[in-house]
Amino acid sequence: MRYELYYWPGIQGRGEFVRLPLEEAGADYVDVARERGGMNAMMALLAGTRIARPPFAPPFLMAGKQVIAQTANILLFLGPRLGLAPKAEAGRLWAHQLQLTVADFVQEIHDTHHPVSGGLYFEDQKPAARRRAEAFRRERAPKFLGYFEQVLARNSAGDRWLVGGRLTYADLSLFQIVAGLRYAFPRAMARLEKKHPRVVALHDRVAARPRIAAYLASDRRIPFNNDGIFRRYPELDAKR
Ligand SMILES: N[C@@H](CCC(=O)N[C@@H](CS)C(=O)NCC(=O)O)C(=O)O
Repeated sequence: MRYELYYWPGIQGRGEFVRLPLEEAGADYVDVARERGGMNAMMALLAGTRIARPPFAPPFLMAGKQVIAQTANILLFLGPRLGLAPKAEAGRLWAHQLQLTVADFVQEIHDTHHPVSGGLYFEDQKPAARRRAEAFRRERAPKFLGYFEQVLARNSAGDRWLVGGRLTYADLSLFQIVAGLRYAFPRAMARLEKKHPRVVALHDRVAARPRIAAYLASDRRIPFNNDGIFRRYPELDAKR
C-alpha cells in the first residue's frame, strides 16, 4: 500500500505526527504537497465537491480509496497497519486516548501565538499572546507534561514507552512535542525538563531509533520555523 499524505509543504505542523510513524515503519508514502504539482492537487481536493467524506483541513491521508482526516484519526487507522499500536482493543483505545490528549496539547501550543484567531497575524494579537503564553508556561505545559510523566511512571510494563512495553505512535508524538517545545520555549523548557525525566528519556530513546535518526538528518524533515505550530518568539518564552 502506498500512502498519500496531504499536508502543508513548508511546515512540520500536525503533519509531522503522521510523518514520524510512516518514517519509523519504513512505509511507502508520498508527501504529496511537497512534490511538483502536489500543492495544486491538495487544494483541488480541499475545494472540490467530489469527495463524499471530505476533510475539513490538512493533514489528511489517502489510502486506496479512503480519505482519512484528523491527525488522531489518521493514527488510529495507521497504527495497527504500521505495527505501531497494540493488538488488543483496550490498548488501541489507550493509545488513541493519549493521542487525543496530544491533540489538545498541540492546540494549546498553537494558541500561545494565535490566542485570538488563526486568521490574524501574530503581530495583531501580541498582548493576548503574551498573556496566553505565560499561562501556558506556568500552568498548562507543566500539567500536560506532568500527565505524560505519570503515565510513564504508572505503566506496569515499565517506563520506557507510554503504552505497554513497545513503541507506539503515541511515543513518536510525545517525542515531537518535546522537540517542538525545545524550539519554541528554550528557556522555559530547560527548567521543565528537569521535572519530567521520563518524558525527556523517551524523547532521547525515539531520537536514537535508526530510522528516526536517519529521517531527522534528512531533508525530508522540514526544519522548525515560525510558520508552524511551534514558533520561536522570544517574547513568549520565560525571561531566563
Ligand atoms: N483537529 C485537526 C486540526 C487540523 C488543522 O487545524 N489543520 C491546520 C493545519 S495544522 C489547518 O490547515 N487548518 C485550516 C483551518 O482550520 O482553517 C487535526 O488534528 O488534524
